Amino acid sequence: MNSKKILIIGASGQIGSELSLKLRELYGNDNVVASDIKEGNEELMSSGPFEIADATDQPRIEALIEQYKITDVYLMAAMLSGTAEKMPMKAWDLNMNSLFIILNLAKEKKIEKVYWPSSIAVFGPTTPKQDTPQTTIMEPSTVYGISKQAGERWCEYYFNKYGVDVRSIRYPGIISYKTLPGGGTTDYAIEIFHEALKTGTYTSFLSENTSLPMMFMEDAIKATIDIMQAPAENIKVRSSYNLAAMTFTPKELASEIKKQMPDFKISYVPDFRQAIADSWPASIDDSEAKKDWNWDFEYDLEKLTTAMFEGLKVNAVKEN
Ligand code: VAH
Repeated sequence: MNSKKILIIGASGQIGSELSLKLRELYGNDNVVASDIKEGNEELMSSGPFEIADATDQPRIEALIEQYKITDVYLMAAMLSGTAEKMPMKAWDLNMNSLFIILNLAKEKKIEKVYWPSSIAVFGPTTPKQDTPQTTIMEPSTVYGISKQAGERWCEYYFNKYGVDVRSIRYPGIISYKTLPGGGTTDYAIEIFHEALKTGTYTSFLSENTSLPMMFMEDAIKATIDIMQAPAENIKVRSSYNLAAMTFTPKELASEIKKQMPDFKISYVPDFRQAIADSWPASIDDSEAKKDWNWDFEYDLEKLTTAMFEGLKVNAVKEN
């Protein structure tokens, strides 16, 4: 049986860099090829093969798949919500054409399995905000959300029409300490930890009571690997699965931080990202993922806060 050969596109990004390391641990360093338009962190670059590649460069992507005899592709490259509002056409090109390249290679049987991340950004202002169901009204009002909703439709089409084994998760805001925030609306929940350690203060670009679904990176990586390792017959949703862990506001996060840093101070100066956040759900119903592939999370707000401070302090020691 041919062993799994994995290509990660967008491997230098927030999720891609940690996903690459985890997949190398599971499948062997040389069986996991990382690629991105720019090099990643030291751990990523030193632990296995890396290739410079633009996710929208079809000949380059196809050449890598041939060269390394790739069986599985994780397409992690995307322009996130905040940045996408500043360059809508570039965001649409990257988020959609990178997906078509991979779906068509899978349709031509040049790869066996695809992972493609969606987001709770597919929901919009008319979606029920509490315990948002798997199937509901979806009128996204952001460029990023529109691209992810369209991508979900195409994934389901390629599964139904061509039998492509593409699997997808609607990530909530993902919090991590190994990479710097990358243009996301939920990234205030990463910046706050960096600023708390640097200055003891943080000015939030979202208002204090902005409730958003969030998840620690460990749980997001676990879910990504769980859904890809699940037997195909268990994957009943071929658009994208709702996934949840916790919901908090900037005010609730600040009070959790104050338990470890009593003098921490937060202020609120909402910017253009407030309208993006206001269009998204506050909490997500992920019972389908729990039922179909036994999903469950581990990190709640308290565990996340401790893990973030511990991780950033280890990073600081490594950098000095
Ligand atoms: C963003 N972190 O803020 C991403 C995420 C649900 C939000 O998709 O754009």
